[in-house]
Amino acid sequence: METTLVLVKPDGVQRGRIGSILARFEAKGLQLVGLKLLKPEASLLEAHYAVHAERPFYGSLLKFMGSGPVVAVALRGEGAIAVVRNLVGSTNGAEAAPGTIRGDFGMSKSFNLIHASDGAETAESELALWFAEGTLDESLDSLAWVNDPEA
Ligand code: FUP
Repeated sequence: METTLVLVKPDGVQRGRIGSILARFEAKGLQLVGLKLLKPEASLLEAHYAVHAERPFYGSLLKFMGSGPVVAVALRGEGAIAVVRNLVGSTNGAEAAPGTIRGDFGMSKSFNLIHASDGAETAESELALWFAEGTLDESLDSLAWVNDPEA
């Protein structure tokens, strides 16, 4: 089992896409184990995007991410990190495959609706940042019908 972090970015919240984005993860069979709406502090965004600190788009990325409320989501499932990344699609919405969240809902590389952890270490550190209080420990019964226990 893996747990991964998703953020619905300010454009996704402002455009009323919270429900349709979360619906895709629920429909896939991932379990919500953390969920909150917040206006993130600059210090949280700086820690979250520290890896991009030297990139030319860093300043505008922080400004955008701090410009309105975001939804932080923790999702659990078998192979959840890669499963979620595949559902999210590639960075630029204009090029992301149809059927993915970015491919279906957006056309921009920066206003791309959603963030998802890109690996096990990132998921762990990002969950610690956004869900310092921890995530839900209980499994929903429905998870037993998502993955074949014999496989
Ligand atoms: P991704 O893993 O697809 O979310 O994308 P990256 O880790 O490469 O980039 C992180 C965020 O930086 C993207 F979600 C959007 C932003 N970004 C830009 O604003 N401009 C760029 O040229 C590249 C990324």
